[in-house]
Amino acid sequence: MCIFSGWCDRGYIPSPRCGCCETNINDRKTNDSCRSSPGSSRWTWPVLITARRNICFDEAVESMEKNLEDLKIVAEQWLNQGTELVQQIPPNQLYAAIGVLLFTILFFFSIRLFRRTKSNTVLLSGLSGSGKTVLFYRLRDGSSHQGSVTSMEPNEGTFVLHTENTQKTKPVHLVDVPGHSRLRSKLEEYLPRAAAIVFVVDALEFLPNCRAASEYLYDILTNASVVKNKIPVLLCCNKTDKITAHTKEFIRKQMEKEIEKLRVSRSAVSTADIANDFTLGIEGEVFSFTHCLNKVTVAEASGLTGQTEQVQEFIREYVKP
Ligand SMILES: Nc1nc2c(ncn2[C@@H]2O[C@H](COP(=O)(O)OP(=O)(O)O)[C@@H](O)[C@H]2O)c(=O)[nH]1
Ligand SMILES: [Mg+2]
Repeated sequence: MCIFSGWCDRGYIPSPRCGCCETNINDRKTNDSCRSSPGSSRWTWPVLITARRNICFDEAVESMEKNLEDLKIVAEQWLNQGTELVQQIPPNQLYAAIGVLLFTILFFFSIRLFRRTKSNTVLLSGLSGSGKTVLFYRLRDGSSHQGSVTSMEPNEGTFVLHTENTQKTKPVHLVDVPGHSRLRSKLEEYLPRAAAIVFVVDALEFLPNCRAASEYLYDILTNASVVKNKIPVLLCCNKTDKITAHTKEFIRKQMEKEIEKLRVSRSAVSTADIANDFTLGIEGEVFSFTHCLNKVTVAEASGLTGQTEQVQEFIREYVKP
């Protein structure tokens, strides 16, 4: 160990020191007690220290070279032992072992190559006027942007939810899909790459819209991509800031009843006429969202007042870094 490490840490080239207070010329400004000016006879070059420091450096180089030599000897010993061991193994076994090793490497390599990167697309769907656009802006930047006119094109953006830390979380690709019946085909374009769906329902004007909303949700729940990829759906009962809004339990039950009716009426029609990809629920049982292959959960929110915690929680569950 170097006994002069205190000096060595300061750098290899020495600086003049004050003869009276031992202050380094570079620290002179911080030491008020040293009034002597550099260049006067009081400032000396620490010759002795330089000499000692050279000795210390040489010692370190010498010990490093010795360690390297030792390491080389150990490595050579291991190599020899390894070669002897391989020579003892019968060639058949050796080839089999090499084959297994190569196969394992190839297997893991191909898994890495073909593994699909997880989608971060979350769809905001639901009838026109349910509050999707207000919710979109609320989640994006916390503003209460008013969605006054019916959007004709999907409103989309990739961002970190405004309440979250930018560095720690994965950005979400949020798509506000227009709810108008003539624009529904837009949703189908997005469904195959969706990680999750937020189905927004107007909890205030729920009853007049219950059938239309249930039909729309039925189409989503029987869509091939949704069933095959088991895309989770959040039934988001929006506008709960108003006291006349219906509760999420009421909305869930009413929609289950409406979907049950649809299930019966649609299965009575020839399957060739109506192109729903999959049948819903369990045969012989009254429909419940728990029968769906994908997870369907219910939440309350208000895009207008910013009560969106349950929606954010849902998004984060399915869009992970
Ligand atoms: N009370 C209340 N009204 C809302 C809420 N969210 C949206 N609205 C209103 O509902 C109407 C439709 O909203 P919008 O976001 O355009 O619906 P979209 O057609 O689904 O995109 C607008 O007049 C909004 O002000 C909410 O949380 N509470
Ligand atoms: Mg809109």
